[in-house]
Amino acid sequence: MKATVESGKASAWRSLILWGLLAFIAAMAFLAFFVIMDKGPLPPGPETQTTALILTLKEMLATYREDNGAYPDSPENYLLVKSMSGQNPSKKNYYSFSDQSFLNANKEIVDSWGTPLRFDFKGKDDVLIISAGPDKIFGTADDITGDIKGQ
Ligand SMILES: [Ca+2]
Repeated sequence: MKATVESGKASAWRSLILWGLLAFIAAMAFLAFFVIMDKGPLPPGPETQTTALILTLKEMLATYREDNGAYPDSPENYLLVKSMSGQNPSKKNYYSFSDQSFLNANKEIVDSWGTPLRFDFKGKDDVLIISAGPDKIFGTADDITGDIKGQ
């Protein structure tokens, strides 16, 4: 009678250990799945997207200047959008703003955090494009800028 009780306990322990091992293996497989999934290319982060936007705008403005002899009249964000979209001396559309994702309700170009970019025409040959960065405050260390030097 005592031996049967002992063997019943041992069997219960074996069963517990087996289920424990199975749970452990399942947990490891679950983690491995996410580690493997993580190896894929990451989508560009907000900083990368804003930097890419600024570089695109730099190229746009350089082309604009080549065609029209000068940068747009006003560095005001929404006026720049108008100038770049055909309201310029050569009537050319320098950028199709069909992707509205970086335009706010006022038709201003915004960075990845929704803050309108600032354009500073530092003289006729030099443009500074500034994003306020993640903290949405201009003039802090996380600002992202693109500088155009005249040729
Ligand atoms: Ca900032």
